[in-house]
Amino acid sequence: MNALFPAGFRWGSATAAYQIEGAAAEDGRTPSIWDTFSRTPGKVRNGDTGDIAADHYHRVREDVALMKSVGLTDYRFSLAWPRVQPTGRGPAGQKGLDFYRCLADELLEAGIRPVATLYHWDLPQELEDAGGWPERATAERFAEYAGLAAEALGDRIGTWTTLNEPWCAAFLGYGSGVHAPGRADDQAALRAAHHLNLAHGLAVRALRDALPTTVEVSLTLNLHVARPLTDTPQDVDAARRIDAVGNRIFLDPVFHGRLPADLVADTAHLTDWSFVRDGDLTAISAPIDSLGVNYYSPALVAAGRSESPSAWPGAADHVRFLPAPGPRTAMDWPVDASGLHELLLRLRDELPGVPLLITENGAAYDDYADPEGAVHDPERVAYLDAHLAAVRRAIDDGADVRGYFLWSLLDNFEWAYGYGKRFGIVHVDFASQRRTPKDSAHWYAEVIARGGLPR
Ligand code: IFM
Repeated sequence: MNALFPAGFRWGSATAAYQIEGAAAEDGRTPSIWDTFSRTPGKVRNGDTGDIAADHYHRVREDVALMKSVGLTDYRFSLAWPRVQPTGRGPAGQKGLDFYRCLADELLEAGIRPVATLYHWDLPQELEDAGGWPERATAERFAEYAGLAAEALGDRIGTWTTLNEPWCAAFLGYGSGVHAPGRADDQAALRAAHHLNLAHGLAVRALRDALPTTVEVSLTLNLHVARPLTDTPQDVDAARRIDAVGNRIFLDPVFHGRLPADLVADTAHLTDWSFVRDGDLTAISAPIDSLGVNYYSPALVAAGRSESPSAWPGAADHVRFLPAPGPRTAMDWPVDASGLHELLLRLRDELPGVPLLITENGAAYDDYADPEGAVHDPERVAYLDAHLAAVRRAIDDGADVRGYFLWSLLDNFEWAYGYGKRFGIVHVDFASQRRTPKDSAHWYAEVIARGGLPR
């Protein structure tokens, strides 16, 4: 295997606003659904909230210096909608925009390309109160926000991603309810998925209108690698159902301007999909410049039933998830880099001509700073090494992968798990906000300097 990556490969790391920024009530930011959800007893472990998080809002210089010391070429972050456009409608919040202007300027000065995601789950609470993603109006509001952010920041930011992981926003937020806003309603979840697709399509148009043609416009999906336990028709059908409501519900509208027929059939008892209006699929399939892929682990599935409420409408009554053998991360997710290789070859075959970016990949482990102040995280290094090797193999096999963004730069607020799960390559002591690069940060710095893996 060729351990070096192609020249110009983008070496990045990723974060998201609510997970690191803190300053939840500063400079005009209004509450998002995650502020509300995390304050609802029993929703987030330990009662943790993103009020302070990694205090990145006040530590931008220090954090960009850390990125520079690792040698990142690109940094992927998200804009907090309730900071940029408080309450989700009307004029921009100038102080919120100033924060992102300052972040982008610091990055550019450090020689790091800013990669902005417009939506990483922090819907302004006022828009949820008006119905949230199950309502079409939320997609229209999102397009306005996208245009306003692009007008203000387009001179500094060259890569724009509309949504991060709309599957989680729709199906964890409105299906199983383990994420904000915590609703458990299959039909609402399917409506949310469509309106997130529509929000993406309308935002692509708004971004294109506001930005120079050289700017890259993208979408990030967490695509599922669902492997059937056996090759019986029942188990194979279980995997197909997960693929329909986990992957093709986004891929087909965005890249082919159609709804998957099998998904419509699988969900016929829940909805007639009449919320999809004439012209929606054309808007959703506006061409984009790259696809962001988030991958952590594959799933093993068989015929059966899943627990209710579930994140898998149309599939839950026919599918059970099984524990895959082998090592696991602190999230209890299996470590299996072959799933990433498999996924990239699938995208190579199904989406020829679409450049790919791995916009998230990484692992949580129970890290701690030892008495000498070092953080040894050999399991994370092994995880990253195996997954980067899988990306390199996929490139050798013809997948057009242009970059890799490690999740995450900093330990952060891991949603319903609170601060208990550490994904960072930089350890954060949340009491003092002291940052300590872990061994994995030093390892990643060497990989970037070398332009590939140590083989
Ligand atoms: O922390 C999250 C991130 O916000 C979205 N993708 C998965 C990560 C790990 O769970």
